[in-house]
Amino acid sequence: MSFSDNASGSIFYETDALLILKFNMSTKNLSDYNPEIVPDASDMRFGIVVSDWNMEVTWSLLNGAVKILKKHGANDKNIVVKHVPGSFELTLGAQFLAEYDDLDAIICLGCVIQGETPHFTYICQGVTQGITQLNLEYNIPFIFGLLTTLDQQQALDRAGGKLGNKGDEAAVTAIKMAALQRETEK
Ligand code: DLZ
Repeated sequence: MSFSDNASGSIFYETDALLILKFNMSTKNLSDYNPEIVPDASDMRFGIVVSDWNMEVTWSLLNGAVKILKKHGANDKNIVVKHVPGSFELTLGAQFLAEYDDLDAIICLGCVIQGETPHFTYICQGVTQGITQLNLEYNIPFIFGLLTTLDQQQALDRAGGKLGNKGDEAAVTAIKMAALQRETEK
């Protein structure tokens, strides 16, 4: 059953809408999504900035993101990966990529685990504000692939563990937002 026409003229079906709802509301598994409603990424170029702090977690996010981009057609040579020391550096790393390369979307991957001091809060706030600002200043999407967890186990659960992979979710979001950018600029 047809749901409604959207601004771009394509038609949403009720089943798609339910799946979108399920994906958006899901806290159970970050890797759950409907591949049929993800645009083709074969002519897209992506940047990934990954923080090496908590690398057992973040490199899993990276693997997940690259796997999903390639699954939807992205070519290896069109996926540029850069490492930064910690999540606080994600914003500047992403800005460097935006300035020096011609990319359709930039995925920021990191993991901040709460410690005994308020450091966690400051890093999370800094990255959140930084990425939000980049999204508003550049005409490409910057994707927030940052895990902010209370402990290491919560992070591992979301980096390819029992709750899926935040990197997968970030990659799907990057493809969808890059496609939206193209769709709306016409
Ligand atoms: C310093 C620090 C701490 C305590 N914890 C984390 C963390 O959990 N995750 C993360 O990505 N980075 C952490 N960092 C490093 C900061 O992001 C940043 O690299 C340093 O403060 C720069 O000196």
